[in-house]
Amino acid sequence: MAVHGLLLMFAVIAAVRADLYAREASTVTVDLTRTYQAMDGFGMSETFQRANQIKELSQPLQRYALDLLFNQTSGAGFSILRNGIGSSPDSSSDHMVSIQPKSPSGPSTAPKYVWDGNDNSQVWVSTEAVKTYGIKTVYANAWSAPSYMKTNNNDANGGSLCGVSGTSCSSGDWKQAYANYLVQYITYYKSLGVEVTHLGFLNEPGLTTTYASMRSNGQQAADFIKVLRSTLDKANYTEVRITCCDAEGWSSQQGMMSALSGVSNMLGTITAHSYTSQPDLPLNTPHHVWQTENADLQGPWTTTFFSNNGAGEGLTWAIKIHSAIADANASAYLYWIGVQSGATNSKLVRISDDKKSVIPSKRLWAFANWSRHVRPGAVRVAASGGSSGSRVSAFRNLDGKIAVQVIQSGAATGAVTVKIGRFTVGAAKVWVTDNSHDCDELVATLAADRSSVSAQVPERSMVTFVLEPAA
Ligand SMILES: *[C@@H]1O[C@H](CO)[C@@H](O)[C@H](O)[C@H]1NC(C)=O
Ligand SMILES: *[C@@H]1O[C@H](CO)[C@@H](O)[C@H](O)[C@H]1NC(C)=O
Ligand SMILES: *[C@@H]1O[C@H](CO)[C@@H](O)[C@H](O)[C@H]1NC(C)=O
Ligand SMILES: CC(=O)N[C@H]1CO[C@H](CO)[C@@H](O)[C@@H]1O
Repeated sequence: MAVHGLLLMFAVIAAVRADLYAREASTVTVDLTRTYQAMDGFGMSETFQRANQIKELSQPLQRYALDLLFNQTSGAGFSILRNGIGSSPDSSSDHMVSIQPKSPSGPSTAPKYVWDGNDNSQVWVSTEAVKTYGIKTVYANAWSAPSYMKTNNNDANGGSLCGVSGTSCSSGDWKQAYANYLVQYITYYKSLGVEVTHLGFLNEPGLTTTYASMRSNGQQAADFIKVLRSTLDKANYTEVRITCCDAEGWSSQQGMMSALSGVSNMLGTITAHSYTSQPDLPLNTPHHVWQTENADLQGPWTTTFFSNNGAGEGLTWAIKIHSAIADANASAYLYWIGVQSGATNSKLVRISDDKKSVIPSKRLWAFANWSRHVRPGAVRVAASGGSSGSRVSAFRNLDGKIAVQVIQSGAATGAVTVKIGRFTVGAAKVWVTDNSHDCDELVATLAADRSSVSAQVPERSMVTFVLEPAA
């Protein structure tokens, strides 16, 4: 303790001295009476056989990797897991195998499901997430229907689901068979104790790719949602939320919204990715909106928090998450892959080439700073102020704790005071992440009248204030 405290003091003094030229005291004001969206959480996926890579690690490394993702005290504390529902005929390469690899003779003949109980180790990751770490939100998402249900008779290379508007297939209308297939998938998980809470039937439906992909416009998605909702309800999955449509960018998702308005009451959650356009404005919907996939796909493996605002840096991701939540009303933010091998930033945590170590990036810690303290059910509240170059946000958690994020993307450093209207602070903790800190506690100074808390916020950092109400 003493040594740690001493180190911390030196760190704070060093940060203050290095930046004397840019010192700036500021106040962040939080108004609990002005509320915005409720939060569902933060997450990632281990789809396309990435879960196998974790499963193949030594037992201690498996545990370390899972802790980095889901542990609320030693890792990111992710609260949402996105799984891939397979459509491929086999498990070669990184394919996600279908639960019905061979066609039954037609859409209305008895299905021929095959379940290996493993699902490319996604069953194992899901079971760990749910049973060991208490994750309550599991999003199962299909990239495509199996080949024989589609216009192009291939689960890859685009094509559409037979039976939706604008299609005509000699094999018939497969909408009901696809809905049954998706319900069967979540039933396999349910039988193993994993409740799928969110179900998606499309991924990037505006794109044709050489891997699993299926095209859909908004009208075609609406056609299928009608069938899927009634199929879920008949199977007593009334609580399972249908998501749509995981479009590849925020504006392509907005482009599908008007055609979905007729099935709005059947929809649960609107989902969109950030590859072709970033979340900058709210989508036009009364539903919760999730940013379900984003990553720096090509950039070389980066572990730094700040160097030059590079695409893989932690600060860059802290700001992206801020913008999706504060500017675009998102209730969840998911990275693409959690843990994986290879030399790009497409994941948050890297498995070394010799598979003997597991290395977190500062992107993971940027997520941690949101995910640990902004828990499912937290409501965003108004926050304003802060020094030049800073971005601020605040949330009231279900347990009454207030989490306030100050992202200092500029070079200013100095005391930040957080003041919450009509709130008496019982206790406060302050955490900093920057180039040299991962989850380090900062000294929090409570005002004598317990109306505010102050701490020194360094440049190029993310600092989270967590304030407990007085009893
Ligand atoms: C999370 O990490 C903490 C600290 O390392 C550990 O004590 C705890 O057992 C972990 N929690 C779970 C659910 O594994
Ligand atoms: C759904 O629940 C009702 C009422 O509990 C029950 O009678 C019915 O058998 C259930 N249906 C299915 C498909 O599980
Ligand atoms: C933000 O999302 C909520 C649902 O989570 C919705 O009720 C609200 O209207 C949205 N706000 C804006 C400005 O779109
Ligand atoms: C502000 C905040 O919560 N910072 C956290 C950022 O992530 C690191 C790593 O977990 C944590 O140590 C910090 O507490």
